[in-house]
Amino acid sequence: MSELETAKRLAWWKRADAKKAVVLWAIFTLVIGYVASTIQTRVMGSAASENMSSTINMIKIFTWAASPVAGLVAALTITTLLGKRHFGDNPPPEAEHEIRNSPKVAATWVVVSTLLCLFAVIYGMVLVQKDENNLRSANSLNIDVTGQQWAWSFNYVDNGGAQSADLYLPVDKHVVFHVTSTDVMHSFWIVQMGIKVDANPGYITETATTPNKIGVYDLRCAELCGLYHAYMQKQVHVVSQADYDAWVQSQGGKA
Ligand SMILES: [Cu+2]
Repeated sequence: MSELETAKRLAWWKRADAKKAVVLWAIFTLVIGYVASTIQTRVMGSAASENMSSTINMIKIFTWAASPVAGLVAALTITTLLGKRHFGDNPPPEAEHEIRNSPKVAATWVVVSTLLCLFAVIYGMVLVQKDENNLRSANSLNIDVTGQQWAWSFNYVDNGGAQSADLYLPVDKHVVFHVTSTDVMHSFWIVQMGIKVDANPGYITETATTPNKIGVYDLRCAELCGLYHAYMQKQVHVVSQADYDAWVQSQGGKA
């Protein structure tokens, strides 16, 4: 009896290559889940708003939901490559493609994929609704944001039209940004506050957040908009309400 025939008599989970694949699956799932969720969330810096905290949460949950799938693909690839069982164009009968012919495997795959997709869609819709509600908050500070090649400008409409090139925000105050562009498409992105919206010429788009930590954060353009797109970045200064009022007055606005 050939080695392959002996192997086929055992239940699949008792076979050496299946055991190897399961162990690799567990290892890859843990490594991919940990590395992907940690790196993605760390490079953006710590959260400076509730939006960002929930975005980081979502990234972690989605990454951990996807890592068993990525881990399985990686484990099967490595096991197959190391198995060195290539039969060429004329495989012996016992080398049938068991996975492809197995209704059980196919059914499991369809059910798992469907559940994962439903989870992503429902979770996403709940978050979109939350963002939508976040736009309509009483007592917000309104700021007009204009993108152009390759700079941002801010008009503090509630503060007597004070203007600036860097963004200043009072801490713990709900802010609604009304965003547009004078030339091409840009995208207004405050990295550590987890908000991003396209800036389109001729339209006003809106996004909102409540900065909850005093500090200096990054504003970037997130839409490739020409030669100096990469330099279209500014600082966001989150300061106390008193400092904000003083700053607005120094710009000729009214607090
Ligand atoms: Cu841009």
